[in-house]
Amino acid sequence: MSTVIEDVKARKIFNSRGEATIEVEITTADGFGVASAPSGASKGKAEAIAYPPGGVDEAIRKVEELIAPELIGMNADDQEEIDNLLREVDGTKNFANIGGNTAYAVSLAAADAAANSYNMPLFQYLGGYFACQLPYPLGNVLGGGRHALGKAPDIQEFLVLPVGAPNFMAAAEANVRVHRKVRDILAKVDPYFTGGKGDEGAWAPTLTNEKALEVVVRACEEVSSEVGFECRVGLDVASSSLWDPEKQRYIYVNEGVERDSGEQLEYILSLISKYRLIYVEDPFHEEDFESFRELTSKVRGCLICGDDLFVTSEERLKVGIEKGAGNAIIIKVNQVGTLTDTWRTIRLAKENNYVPIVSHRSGETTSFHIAHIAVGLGCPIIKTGVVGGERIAKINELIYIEEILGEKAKMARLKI
Ligand code: 2PG
Ligand code: MG
Repeated sequence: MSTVIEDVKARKIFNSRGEATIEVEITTADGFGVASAPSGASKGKAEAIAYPPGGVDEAIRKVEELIAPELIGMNADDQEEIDNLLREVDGTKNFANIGGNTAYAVSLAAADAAANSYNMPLFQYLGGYFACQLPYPLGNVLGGGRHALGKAPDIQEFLVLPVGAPNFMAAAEANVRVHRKVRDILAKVDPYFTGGKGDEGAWAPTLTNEKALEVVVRACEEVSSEVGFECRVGLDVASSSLWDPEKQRYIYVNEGVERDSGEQLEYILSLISKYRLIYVEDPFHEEDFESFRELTSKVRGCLICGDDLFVTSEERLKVGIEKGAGNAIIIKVNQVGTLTDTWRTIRLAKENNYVPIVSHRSGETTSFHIAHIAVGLGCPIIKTGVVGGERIAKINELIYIEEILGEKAKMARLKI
């Protein structure tokens, strides 16, 4: 079984928002791999730059002219060497020259090709024989912010986490039920509701944040009693999108409210206790490690997760660990570019009791690699939406993984 790379191709395809993105194909002597990059709408400032100045076309040219000739002849299972090569060819810290999305597609296509050359599913290639824990799906059922238009809530995502699910199939089914129930309740409480959805398939009603929270909590409670296990509610506030650095305030446009940092902290604390939230992502803007620390020290039984705060960077996570900011981290491979960097950040998170949560982006392709990354690299939660072909692609892949693991399959251990 040889993983020697014989051919590399790059092409332009489209993501779920209809934006151009890059897909890379790698052929080895004994296998084949393919990966395509997602893209964000609410991006962190410290993320890798998605594309070089000339966009996807320039990225493709760079793969063909600079990266492919170097890759050919290398082994696809030399992941670290391939990722180092990507860093060398780029020469910047944030992939400004070749693009973080280009690095993502090459890095993952190499892993995919290596797994295929060994005739193994990707998660097993990444994690070994004992990688058999399924993640809990954290699903977006209602949303607004940068993922919707009009008078949708200012908070970006209202999420469900089926914490009591006995297996992945039951968890996925519970999320679908909550999503459907939210629609039924919205049809009654929002006179303007058209069934419209945001970028991730979450309903986008004309409601205030708290009204929306009430709907999702009610739907979760009803579904919990129907399925016989607990489903809890979480939020991605995506606060960097609300933060006005000049005014030093969070601007809730649709609600007509402004909050300074102290008021934001009080507001988040009140939502956590009133709605028994189990998960809050980016409650403060991306530079406010201090408020993250304060909130983390004040709550129990709730994950305080950094997305724009950490941008999957080992360096930024180190700062968070030193300060005690947060207890969970969003893992988006294209924020940092390569699989090796991602693995390092996940390892650091686990060593320091931060829950690593593998995540989709709002603009996704039908590529299902993050399902394998969650199982292979042992992440107990995957945030990947509930409906929509590009979201369901990941969910269905996990259903398949659960099936092929058979008796060995187990839900991950959630320490919250
Ligand atoms: C987020 C993501 C995904 P985006 O903020 O967590 O839900 O959104 O991809 O737009 O950054
Ligand atoms: Mg986020």
